[in-house]
Amino acid sequence: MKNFALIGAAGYIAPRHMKAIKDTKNQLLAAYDKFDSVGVMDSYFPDADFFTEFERFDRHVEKLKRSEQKIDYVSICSPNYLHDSHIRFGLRVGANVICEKPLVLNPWNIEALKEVEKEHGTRLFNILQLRLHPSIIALKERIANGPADKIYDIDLAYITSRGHWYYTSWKGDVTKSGGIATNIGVHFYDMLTWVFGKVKTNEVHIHTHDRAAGYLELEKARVRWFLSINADTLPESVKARGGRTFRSLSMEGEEIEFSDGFTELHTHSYQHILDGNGFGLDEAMNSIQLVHDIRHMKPLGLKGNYHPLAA
Ligand code: NAD
Ligand code: HP7
Repeated sequence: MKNFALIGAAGYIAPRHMKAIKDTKNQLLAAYDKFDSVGVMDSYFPDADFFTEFERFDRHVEKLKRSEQKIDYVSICSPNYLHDSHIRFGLRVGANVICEKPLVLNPWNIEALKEVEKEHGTRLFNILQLRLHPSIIALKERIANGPADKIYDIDLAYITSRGHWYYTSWKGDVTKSGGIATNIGVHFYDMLTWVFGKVKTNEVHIHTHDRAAGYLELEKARVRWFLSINADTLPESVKARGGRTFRSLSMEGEEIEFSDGFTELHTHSYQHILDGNGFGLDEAMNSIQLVHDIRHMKPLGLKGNYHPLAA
């Protein structure tokens, strides 16, 4: 049984990490968050210690390090811009680290973390859960076994509606979240580059606070993509049934279903890591480079190969 500590315990995604720790038959010994609304811990680990001050959490983890109950893994569910600092803490106390996406905001942060990882001899893993989605695994196998010179035409729409709160929270602050392409798009950029290979051409057509659209040429695909958190951009058919989410990947006109089956992927991610696999710093590089580039590109407007939903 492995011992875990968790940073960012009061947030939206933390319970999925608590569940993953429990489902994989491990235990959470300590948790930290600046905000104290963490009653959800009782549903998973009522005996875990909880801290609202970093220094007390640090002291406790150091104490455990010198006891029989050393922390084996630190899980990180804090806002994106704090990840690298929290990762360094985890590695420094001699633990492996499991960190939420996006691992960091900029590619050079990855290089810096490689040094720290080497220094401490433990490992850092990134949650890249779409790589464990059965439909995406099947797609990757299909492409790998298909004709080597085929370039696939892909349309990808990823609409996950959010209310006004999103813009007030750290998620709406580009300096903290990286903006929507970094905070939400990172999932499908990682998935696309994992399946279809490296980026050859990258165009951004639109990039605002609530939507982004662009065109990517990858080694094996031409991708028109559209990303939005504004419910007004949902297709009429989805609006009519009261839906708030629309995830669609079509390849050469064929719909690849991947909208379901998201909720268990954190547990799969943990099991994958505990089994000696996991996705490390090198695996995070392609999508972190891409979101960094998209963040700094000047949108071209609706020209060229734009996604139909962008208009
Ligand atoms: P959230 O805002 O709901 O939770 C973040 C938590 O971090 C809050 O409880 C906040 O109090 C805490 N926090 C802020 N500053 C802190 C600090 N200095 N020290 C300790 N705690 C601090 O956000 P969330 O949606 O839970 O997102 C957390 C992370 O998980 C982000 O990196 C996000 O990108 C990622 N995420 C991933 C998925 C996924 O599908 N894999 C889904 C949602 C969020
Ligand atoms: N929701 C909340 O109540 N609070 C939140 O903070 C977020 C959502 P989905 P996930 O918005 O930051 C996705 O769209 O898939 C509500 C991204 N993950 O299924 O869980 C929401 O209003 C993630 O990387 O959200 O998370 C819905 O009612 C990104 O950080 C419900 O939860 C996160 O949005 C489910 O919402 C975000 C993926 O796209 C895989």
